[in-house]
Amino acid sequence: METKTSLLDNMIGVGDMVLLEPLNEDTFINNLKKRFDHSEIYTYIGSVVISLNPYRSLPIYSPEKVEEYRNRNFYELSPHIFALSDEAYRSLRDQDKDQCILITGESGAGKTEASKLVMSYVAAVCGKGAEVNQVKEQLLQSNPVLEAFGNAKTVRNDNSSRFGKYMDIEFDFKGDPLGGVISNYLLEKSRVVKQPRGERNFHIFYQILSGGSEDLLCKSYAYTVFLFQIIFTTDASIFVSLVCLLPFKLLLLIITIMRLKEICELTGIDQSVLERAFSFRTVEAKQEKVSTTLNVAQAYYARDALAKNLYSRLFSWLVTRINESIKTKVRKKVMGVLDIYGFEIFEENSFEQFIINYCNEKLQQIFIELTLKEEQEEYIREGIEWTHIEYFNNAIICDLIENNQTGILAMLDEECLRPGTVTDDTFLEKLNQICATHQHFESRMSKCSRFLNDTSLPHCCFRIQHYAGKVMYQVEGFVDKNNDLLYRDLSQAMWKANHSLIKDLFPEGNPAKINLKRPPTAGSQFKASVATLMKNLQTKNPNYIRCIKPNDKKAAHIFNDALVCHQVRYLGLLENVRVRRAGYAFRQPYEPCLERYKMLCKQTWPHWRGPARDGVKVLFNDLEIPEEEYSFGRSKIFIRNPRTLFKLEDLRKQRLEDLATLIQKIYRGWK
Ligand code: AD9
Ligand code: MG
Repeated sequence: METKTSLLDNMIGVGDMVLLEPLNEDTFINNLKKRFDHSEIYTYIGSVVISLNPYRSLPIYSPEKVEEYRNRNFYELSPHIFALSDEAYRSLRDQDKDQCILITGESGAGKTEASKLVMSYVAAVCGKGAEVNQVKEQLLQSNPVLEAFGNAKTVRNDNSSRFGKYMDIEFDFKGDPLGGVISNYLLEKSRVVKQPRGERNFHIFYQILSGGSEDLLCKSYAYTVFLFQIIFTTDASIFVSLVCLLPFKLLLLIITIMRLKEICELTGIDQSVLERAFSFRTVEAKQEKVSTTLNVAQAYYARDALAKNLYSRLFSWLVTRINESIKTKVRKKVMGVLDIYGFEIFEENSFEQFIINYCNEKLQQIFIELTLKEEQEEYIREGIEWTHIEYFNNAIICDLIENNQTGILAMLDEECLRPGTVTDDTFLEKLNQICATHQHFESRMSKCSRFLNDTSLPHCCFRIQHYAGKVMYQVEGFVDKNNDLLYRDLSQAMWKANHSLIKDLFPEGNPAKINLKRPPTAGSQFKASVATLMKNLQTKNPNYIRCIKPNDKKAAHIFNDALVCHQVRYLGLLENVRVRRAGYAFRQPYEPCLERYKMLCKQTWPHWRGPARDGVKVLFNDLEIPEEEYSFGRSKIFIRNPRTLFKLEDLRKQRLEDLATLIQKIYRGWK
């Protein structure tokens, strides 16, 4: 069968950036643009898929398309997310290799959609039967539930995930799905009490309000502003499917948290207990209890802290519940799908951006490690000599953040735990002392005089030179957010609730289990979960989807060169191509290679009766391709320069045209 290599169709640009000639930022962006204009939103860098958000529905995900990509070689058809999904699934099923799909990109670039496409493709091609279908249904249905609670409308994305998600899908030895496990990372809980201008609270609040019956709803909604103008009509239908699942009292509690009487009614907590918890703070030290009265600002702070804590604990509870329903006893093969917030550079960056960007540094590190490792392993597998590749290793930036003694997170923790007056400023001073000379750290107050005259760097900020670009962080709020304190009085009051779930959500409020040790800080919890995630990913074969947002308007057909260029830069995509091309730009198994080009040589045309490897040898000799241009691996031919491939393609095209002319002549002769 003739293989269709649309990778080289010049009309719509090249499908694999590895074949781009010449390679530079302009040609890279132009190639993406050309393809985007032809509705080709996917482009490869070797086995990495670049995905451009089309902001419109394209007819490329139909069941027919699934069939088209099913069991086909990666490079056989036009670049597509289904090709990557198929490759990953088959390699899991047939070669017993655990897989992970790593999806990165900035907010609105299409990560969550991509993760759903991968999951639905795998669901479509794996296993059959009632039981298997039920598992698939459960796995897929976890998405809308988590999106209702963890997603919100933001300026950048109408359905922005405000949490990181990693899902392991587990299969049996035949490749049928058994179940899964979901891990969630750092829900943006501050959204519960405050939303930036033009943004909304989590979807679920609006879904309750549009779908809930009158008696379920209350009249005052402290945290959900401009509610009625923005309720979606579609929200009601999602609500119906959620209503059976959820403890709505709890959500109503969050909504009504302004009004003491209603909270008490909903929770069954005695009003005087709650009143006291909102008015005093008790600190215990050396078996002594000291109560101080909260001022108005502190009481508001306590109220907001309670709402945020309630919501994020409810969210984690939900994930646990979903996990219970999809958990498996045996676990044979695993495919992990990671949909996590991309690198963030806003005008004002705070603790959240710092944490998110740290996670992205770690992902970049694993990307470099695994891509190079994979490249190296393929060379070894194929018996080809490995050439050393120069690249920027961002381990130094990870160290700046996570080093156990001198890392920024460690210093923040140290400040948070230190007795005495601790403020964001004392934290910054500490940073200035310890990190002053680090190449990737910048601050005007640091002992290092390099930045003293840099007026673009205010005194209350520090700047990190991330792999993806420089980001300036405002220190305000770092200490507080890292502490993430809920006054013990409040957790103890919550534990007194006459509602088993609320009680369970605040176990530390149980006076019998009073634990004077403080809970881990937000930063150290995140660091630990990122470390676990990285360990998990390292054991799997990685598949990358790099999502790009073509414009800031959430609009179809608009390709903003500058915006795309920025993302291409910080995703390190050009570097990725260079790594991929450093040795051999292109490789292909012998059979399809011979099949495609055998018409160019008398000895191989029309049939070659020997091993395909020998056929390709004869063919390349006959075409006088210089020996230094290629190498013979065990199962693949490795081509050093894309130009060699283009030459082969040109020759083939010429040959086909000659043949067509010949056939026409014969045909005319007959007539
Ligand atoms: V965020 O970091 O969670 O704020 P994502 O997840 O990267 O972000 P998302 O997948 O939610 O972005 O995509 C944003 C919107 O773009 C979607 O709601 C769709 O309307 C649109 N989109 C994304 N990918 C596709 C696609 N392949 N086809 C059509 C798409 N529309
Ligand atoms: Mg998302």
